[in-house]
Amino acid sequence: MRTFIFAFGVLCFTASGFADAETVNVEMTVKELELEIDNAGTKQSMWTFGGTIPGPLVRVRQGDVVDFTLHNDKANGQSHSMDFHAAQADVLDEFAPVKPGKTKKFKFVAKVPGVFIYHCGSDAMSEHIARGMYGVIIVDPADGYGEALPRPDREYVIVQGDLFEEGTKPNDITMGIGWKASLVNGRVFHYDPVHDANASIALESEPGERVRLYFVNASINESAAFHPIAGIWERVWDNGNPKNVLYGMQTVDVPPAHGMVFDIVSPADRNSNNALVDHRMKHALNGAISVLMNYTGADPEKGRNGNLILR
Ligand SMILES: [Cu+2]
Repeated sequence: MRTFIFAFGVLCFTASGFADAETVNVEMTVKELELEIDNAGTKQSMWTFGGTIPGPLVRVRQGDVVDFTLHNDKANGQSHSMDFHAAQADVLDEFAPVKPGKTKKFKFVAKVPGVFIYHCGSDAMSEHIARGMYGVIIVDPADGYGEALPRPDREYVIVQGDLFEEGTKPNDITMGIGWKASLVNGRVFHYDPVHDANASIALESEPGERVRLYFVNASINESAAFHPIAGIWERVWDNGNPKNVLYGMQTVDVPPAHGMVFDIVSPADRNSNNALVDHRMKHALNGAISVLMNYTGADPEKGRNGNLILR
């Protein structure tokens, strides 16, 4: 049985045909609320899965059955929906909108390994995503780790999204009018104490460790040119699938609503720092820079024991 804060697994060996497959219950409540969108504590009206941006991390193994329940809180003003990119389903059935006060349930088998976005698809989809209705589902390969996918020392989830001026009309959001900043896991310069004196968190690792980043681009219109300043991606897996491997990459474009897995290994013989940036400068200099500190004595809990999204 696997346990999550927001979900629990039930042994189920036959549902999907994969050995050791489980049914994983995942339950989320949509909350429309005022949320801090920068390190200074500035609040803006956002829409969320579960009250955070991104929503809760869902992690299953290839072959698992995801038994999903979506609650749309009766206090909400909007219909909302769930679109798991890891699912093969019916957009008019499973992914249909749910009115405030209503609940929807559906199941799918997570057949394809990788890192996938989930997002709200309710009208106007651009507004629902831009207001924060997205998250990540990691489907770990059924074959586990090996040469194709070496075991990492630490793992982090990074989700890049948009921030628009409060009150921007849906049609303007769709066209990119009113765009203000890039969010990294829900905040401008979330992990960048170099550019933001209010930032208090950075990603950390010990020198020489293999750090695995599950990067998802939740921006509505623009790709993210992901690059580790003062480093080179040791390997990149497109969509996080072990069969789609690239070596020694500098900058990799991640389109909207896509995810990739990036490994970086810092020099083992010294302390060093990397700035993980979207190299599109309008994104980088408006929030999309994260510092990875590689130093002896790094926080042993960061990037481990379920601490993949630092908040
Ligand atoms: Cu929504």
